[in-house]
Amino acid sequence: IETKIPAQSREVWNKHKVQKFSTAEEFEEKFISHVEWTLARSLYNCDDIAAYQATSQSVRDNLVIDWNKTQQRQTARDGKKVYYLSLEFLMGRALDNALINMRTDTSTHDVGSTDETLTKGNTSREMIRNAMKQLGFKLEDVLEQEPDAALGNGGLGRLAACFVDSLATGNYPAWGYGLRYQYGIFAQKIINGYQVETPDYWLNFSNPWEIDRWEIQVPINFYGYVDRSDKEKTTISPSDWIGGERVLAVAHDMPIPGFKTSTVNNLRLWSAKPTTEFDFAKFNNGDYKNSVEQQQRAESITAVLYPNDNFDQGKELRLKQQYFWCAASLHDIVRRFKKNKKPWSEFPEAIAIQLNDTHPTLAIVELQRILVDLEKLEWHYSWDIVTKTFAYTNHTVMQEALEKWPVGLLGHLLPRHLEIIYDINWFFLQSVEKKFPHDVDLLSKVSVIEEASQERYVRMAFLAIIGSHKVNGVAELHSDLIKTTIFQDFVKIYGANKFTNVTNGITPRRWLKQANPKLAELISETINDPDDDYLLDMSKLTALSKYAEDEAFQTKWNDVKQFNKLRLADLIKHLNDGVDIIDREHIRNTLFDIQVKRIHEYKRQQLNIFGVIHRYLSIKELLQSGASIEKVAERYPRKVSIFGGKSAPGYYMAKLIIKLVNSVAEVVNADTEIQDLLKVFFIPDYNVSKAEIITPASDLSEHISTAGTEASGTSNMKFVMNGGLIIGTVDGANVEITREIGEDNIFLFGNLSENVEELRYKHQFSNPGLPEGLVKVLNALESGAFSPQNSSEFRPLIDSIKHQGDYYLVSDDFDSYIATQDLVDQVYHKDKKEWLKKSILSVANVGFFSSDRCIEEYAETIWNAEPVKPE
Ligand code: NBG
Repeated sequence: IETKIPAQSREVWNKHKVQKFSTAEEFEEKFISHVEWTLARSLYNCDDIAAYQATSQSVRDNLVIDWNKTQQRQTARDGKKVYYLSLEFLMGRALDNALINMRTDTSTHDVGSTDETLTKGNTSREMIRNAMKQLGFKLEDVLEQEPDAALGNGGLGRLAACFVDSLATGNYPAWGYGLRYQYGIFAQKIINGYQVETPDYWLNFSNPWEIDRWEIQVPINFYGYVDRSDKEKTTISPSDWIGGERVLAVAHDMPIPGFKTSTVNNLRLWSAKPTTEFDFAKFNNGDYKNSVEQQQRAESITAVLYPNDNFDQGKELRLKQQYFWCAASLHDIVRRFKKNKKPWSEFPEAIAIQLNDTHPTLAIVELQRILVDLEKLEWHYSWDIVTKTFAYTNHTVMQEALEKWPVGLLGHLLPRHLEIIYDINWFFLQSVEKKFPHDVDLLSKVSVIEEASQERYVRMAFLAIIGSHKVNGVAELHSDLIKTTIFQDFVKIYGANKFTNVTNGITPRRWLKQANPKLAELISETINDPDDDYLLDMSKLTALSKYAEDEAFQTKWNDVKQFNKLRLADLIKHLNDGVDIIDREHIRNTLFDIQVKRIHEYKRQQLNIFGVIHRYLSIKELLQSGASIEKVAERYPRKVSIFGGKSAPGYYMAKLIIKLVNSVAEVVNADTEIQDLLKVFFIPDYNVSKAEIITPASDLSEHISTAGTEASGTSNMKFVMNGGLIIGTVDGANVEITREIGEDNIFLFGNLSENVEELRYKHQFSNPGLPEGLVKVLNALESGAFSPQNSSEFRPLIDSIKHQGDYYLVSDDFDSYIATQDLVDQVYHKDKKEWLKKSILSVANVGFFSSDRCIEEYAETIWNAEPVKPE
């Protein structure tokens, strides 16, 4: 590797080589020097926030040493590099995760070999905890100071975060590329039962987890025109795009430590800054103030994350974000490639780029533009390189989530790119015409340009398919569905081999070890794995199976669950202004039923809350008929129904569902007649760090989407990994979860995806007889039982079922849902041993859902990439 430093100076550098801390003592020294030097504070004014900052800076110093080495090693070994382009990285907190993952290599330290070194098993977190105590701090309180890096909406963004963890852990030379939003997903407040969005200014305090790379700046152009004064030239020959607006993309790097490896990968996030060049000609009328203001507008590009999950809003600023990020990332990738002076034909052997959904599809167009316009390569030669480089992951089949951009808007913002898109489409349609002559219908169906309505649109998913060598879905059912529905014509054209499945996964470091330290401890002790190697090889968990019916073990297992339920009860009390709604004395016999995820009609939180209302009404009916509370408790034993999740700010129905949950909670929790048989709580501002407390506490979690709508789901995997059972539909990854853990260990219900179309069709004609139980629920809603001030408040929810075709099939699945909930009660309350057995067997067989497996599959079947292991 090249360096500017003359050979004779190397000695000096090596003599003063920076070193990682590896003992508590060394950490303390670092900590104090950061308090003094980095924070300019002291013993006399070091609070928890300062302690968090100093700890993070110290840990970061260790990571940066490994980051540098990793980057040097990966460059030197020259293996294939993987770039994961995602508009969302829902990282959550970094410090605790770093404490779990990071290592020091003893080879360069003599200090090793005591119990306090970081090299042994999981001692780093413990060592720091002790050191913090010595310094006068409690680790847990310090960890709490960190704001979540909430640069994502839901599953798609969290998946990207799990992936970068697994990429580093698997020693893959891989970078993530995303945007550094100043405001992440909004913070949710619940005021009078309604969601209110408030800004998430997570960068309020300086962020110790990012390294600003002010020297890495990429100029990005927008608008303008294509200069075609040279009439000889066609749109597929090198063309000049004269940009009209220019901003700078500046890099910010987050170190991503692998678990039990010194590999530290990079997550590069771009922020937009005004250019320093000043267009004097344009501003020579002397309007200095306005011109500065216009420049400042640049920063708005990376100001805020669009808060929509599974929904395409089509705003110009969003398209600007997408191009800004794609162009900056591509130029960074190409710049690094060119340093090697390899021929362009080797680009696809050197680089794999994975597109997380269609958001980065413009990267395909941008690479073609770089090759044709800037590098002056021939069109088809370039296109061959492009398609070999990219692969595309689809995350949804729902129409409202499929991105399309008005041709006019795209052409205005990116005139040269629109030309390139037209040409890509033209050559593609030519090849289709060749294969299927005279099939005009097919041509219009697969064209990148949708011409159906007044306005013409660019279909981004089609462009992504055409520009990629592989397309994958995220669970088996979903990957089959994309082949038979939205992309069926492309299967006809390209053959089925272009389409594949990679079932999602989650990182067990965060979602088991970090979120559930008690369970992790019990596991490592039970399977005799003191170094937590099972977190790298989850098949080791199968060793738990033999204890599934062991009573002593079941008791320990249950104790862990109770501990976690108490932890969640504390959180709920805190969020409920100190009012405890959960009866701690009976917590062991209170079923924690949890549904936390984005609020969406297809995820059917409305079905869940209707079920809760049904239960409440049934309890009341029994009591009114004279049954004693004990008798009622036999039929409807203790349960807490917990909800959480954000609605898109403009999503009326989802917001109404939130309000309904809160209104039901208000009535039910205040009803002394039913005592503690039923409680309902909506956890405000659900996010990654709350999920780490919520997930381990579930007895039951709900994954109850209309069959065929949830591409995969990933929280289902998290709950199972924490010993919670699932009530769910035959949808997304629930199908494979069932296969892995056994159908005895999951509560499935509802219609199958192959019947959905027909059921929907039937709804159009008749107002089908709604199930009796559902009618009771809707009547109660209509009567204003949960909205005494305004009895029509929940009218739209009723109408959607009764009069608008019940698109999400709530009425079709209602009875089966209620019956299955009854079964859940039976097992939980009448046969605790059976329940615990199911719980243990679930964890024993959850290994498949580690994101490490998932990344291996991508590496082998899509990227053809190999790990680069540290020596
Ligand atoms: C979401 C799906 C989830 C899936 C995640 C991650 C989008 C567009 N899709 O089911 O709804 O688990 O992607 O793959 O956000």
